[in-house]
Amino acid sequence: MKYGFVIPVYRHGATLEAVVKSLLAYNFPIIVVDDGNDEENRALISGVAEKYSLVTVVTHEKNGGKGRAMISGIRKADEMGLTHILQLDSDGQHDAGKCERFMELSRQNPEAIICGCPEYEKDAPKSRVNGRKFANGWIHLVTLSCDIKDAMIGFRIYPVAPFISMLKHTLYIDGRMGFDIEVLVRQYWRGVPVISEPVKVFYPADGISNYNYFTDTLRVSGTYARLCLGLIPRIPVLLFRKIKKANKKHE
Ligand SMILES: Nc1nc2c(ncn2[C@@H]2O[C@H](COP(=O)(O)OP(=O)(O)OP(=O)(O)O)[C@@H](O)[C@H]2O)c(=O)[nH]1
Ligand SMILES: [Mg+2]
Repeated sequence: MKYGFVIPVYRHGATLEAVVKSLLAYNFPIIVVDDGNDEENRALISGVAEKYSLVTVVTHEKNGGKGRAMISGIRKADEMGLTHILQLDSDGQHDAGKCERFMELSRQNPEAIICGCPEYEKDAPKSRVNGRKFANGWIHLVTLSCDIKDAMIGFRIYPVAPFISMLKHTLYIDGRMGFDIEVLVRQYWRGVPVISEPVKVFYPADGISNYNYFTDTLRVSGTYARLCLGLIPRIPVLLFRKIKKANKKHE
């Protein structure tokens, strides 16, 4: 198993170095995707890449959204021969101290996605916390299960091969904020197990968020609508899998 990190970056050049530093001890490749940043952020990203030889930068000339940035990062990981990647945000919101535990779970379950489940501190905006509860209710509906505890967090380990295969077989995936939700559900539908593990999420007072409450919430709603439609033909398979799992438990 060959691990690496993928970090999408948009307007978070200033916090990238601290995130990269927190990962150096693993000695794994760190793929940073510069998602059409301005000159100031681009210079910060190049500075980090020059300083740390583990860092490889993939550049998008124009901002394409977090999802498209992640797709480029995963394709790069595949090219580099990595079998698993740990995705995390560049704004330092995720507790990188959890990487070790996530990798341990991944080594024990190499075929599974190890997906973060956010533990909020008091600084988290109420609207985000409540919005998530609502969004995760939909996840249980479109997967007909409670296996996925949170589908929005960008802290997770993906096995690379099933991700690339899912991309090949999917006509359309939201390239922006619906992405994390959609790729998780689509891989779950294809039989990739999802293991949830808590991770602390911080909201520093001076943090920059790219999340636009209006356009991104609209996009996320569109993603859920598409997933609901996608669920219909998959209901028999998901129910069959559920029954099989329940029978196995009783054996
Ligand atoms: N939103 C957004 N993020 C991008 C984009 N391209 C790359 N990213 C990165 O994706 C990660 C998540 O973006 P954030 O703006 O922190 O969004 P978020 O964490 O879902 O939202 P908050 O909880 O409000 O911080 C960060 O590492 C961004 O730098 C983009 O076009 N839009
Ligand atoms: Mg953030």
